[in-house]
Amino acid sequence: MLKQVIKTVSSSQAPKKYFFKQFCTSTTEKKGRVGLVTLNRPKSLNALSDGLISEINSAVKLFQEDKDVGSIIITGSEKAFAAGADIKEMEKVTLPDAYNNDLLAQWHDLTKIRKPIIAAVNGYALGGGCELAMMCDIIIAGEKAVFGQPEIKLGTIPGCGGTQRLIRAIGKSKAMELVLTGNNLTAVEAEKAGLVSKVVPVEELLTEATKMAEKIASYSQLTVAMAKEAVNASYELTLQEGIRFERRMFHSTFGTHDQKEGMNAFVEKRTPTWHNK
Ligand code: DAK
Repeated sequence: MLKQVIKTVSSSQAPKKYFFKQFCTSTTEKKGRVGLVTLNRPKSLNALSDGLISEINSAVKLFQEDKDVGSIIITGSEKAFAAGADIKEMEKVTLPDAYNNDLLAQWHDLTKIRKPIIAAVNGYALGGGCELAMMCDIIIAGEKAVFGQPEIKLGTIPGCGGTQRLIRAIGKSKAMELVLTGNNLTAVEAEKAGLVSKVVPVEELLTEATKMAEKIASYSQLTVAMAKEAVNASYELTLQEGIRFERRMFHSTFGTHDQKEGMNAFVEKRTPTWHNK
């Protein structure tokens, strides 16, 4: 469905400012160099159904392929970023169903996107909603945002990184508290704990997220992708391996046009022009 809409708009000769209105449960648009995905299942507080996850994946994959897009924002509504995976969809799933169909496996596709993704979170980011935000590269929160992993209250546990990414973001004790009690963190607590990069007034969330996304998109996309890959490597490598990987990536930047341009522009006191190569 997404691809059909693109074709329609492209054939009207407006490929640069296309607007993909409404799929079933989300909207996708491009604002300059920023791709914006807005979750839109208001009646269920943006509960992450299989369909919604598919739509998010399709949108970010398109933005990944679009060379005019330099960064991506995923956001929800004022009330909810996402209140978790869709409990009504999962309620009756049996173990053989879950295992045979590798239930919810497609969620991890988001982590394969090489362009930076900002989660702009207002309202509830619970369970899978919190995990979705954590799969993004930066989380910006509106003042009333609420983060938590309440799966324990449903007789299950986090299944998409809540027990792994949360501990890296906020440390063992706080992560354990959230996972074992189902308690939530307010936006301010989440910022203090390091889960969130900044907290802004509710109504300014998208503006602030867009400013940050535009700034990222204004740099060399090649270098931005290398920086993202190097930071993410720290999730998987030992410190020694990570430092070595970082150094090799750093060396690699010297093989790029944009490193020459960036340093030359500094010396010549001018603004660099990036070529993404
Ligand atoms: N799923 C389905 N519907 C939901 C929902 C959810 N997660 N959250 C809310 N809703 C629905 C409610 O059922 C209600 O629908 P109606 O009754 O009107 O039909 C509507 O949204 C409004 O909700 P409330 O009436 O409850 O609104 P309140 O303001 O009173 O409360 C709330 C807001 C967010 C505190 C409350 O709705 C709530 O506690 N929601 C459930 C939060 C939760 O437990 N989330 C965790 C779900 S489990 C995996 C990937 C992901 C996951 C696991 C594995 N893999 C890749 C393997 C993730 C699991 C989860 O997220």
